Amino acid sequence: ARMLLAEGAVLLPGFANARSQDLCTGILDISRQVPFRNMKTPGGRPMSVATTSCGACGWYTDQHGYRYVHTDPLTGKPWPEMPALFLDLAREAAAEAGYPDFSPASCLINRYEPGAKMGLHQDRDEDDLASPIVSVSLGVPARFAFGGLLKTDPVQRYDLLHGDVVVWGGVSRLAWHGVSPVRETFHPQTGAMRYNLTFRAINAAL
Ligand code: MD3
Ligand code: FE
Repeated sequence: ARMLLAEGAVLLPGFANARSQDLCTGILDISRQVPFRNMKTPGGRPMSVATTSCGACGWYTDQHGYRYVHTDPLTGKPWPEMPALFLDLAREAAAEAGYPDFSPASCLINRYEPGAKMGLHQDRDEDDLASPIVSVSLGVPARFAFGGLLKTDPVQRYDLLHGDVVVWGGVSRLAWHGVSPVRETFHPQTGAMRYNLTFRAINAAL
């Protein structure tokens, strides 16, 4: 099934379901190489969401700002290679949404423990706004809010469930969005956690 959440935002409900157990195993495997950490925003506040990355570039934030980097500043090592399982899923979802040539260089892995949230923001560190972002939700559900091109535009809310994939292209690529505090509940594949994978094509000068 394919649902339009907003102009350019295509929801593929349960698209990752058949592969979800292997995706969760892949996340644990990556996190053994590059541990989840609560990065600090440029303002110095630790994020409630813990993150790690795989692929050629990883998203990073500290007192020097938001950016993509080839090596993990914490370990000095390159990010782990993007598993074929991850890349295939992202490319299939993008194709299903009308982007047959999607080639992500980065997969950001967000981990939400109960109470973790993400404030309203835009994703614009990629310098590639023609390519979509593909997001995959795993584990406990989250209430997601997305608005328009202005921070003050009204928001719609939607529950992102285990296995849901959303392709954010077109005008939705720059939509403001955020995640409400994750409630304390249980999922057999992730325990109390919610994971979100975001696949991104990067054009930033690294
Ligand atoms: C809409 N992650 O990592 S996924 C992020 O659930 C992020 O972890 C959220 O926002 C999460 O930047 C939301 C859905 C999502 C991802 C990227 C988008 C929606 C988006 C980019 C543009 C517009
Ligand atoms: Fe985002």
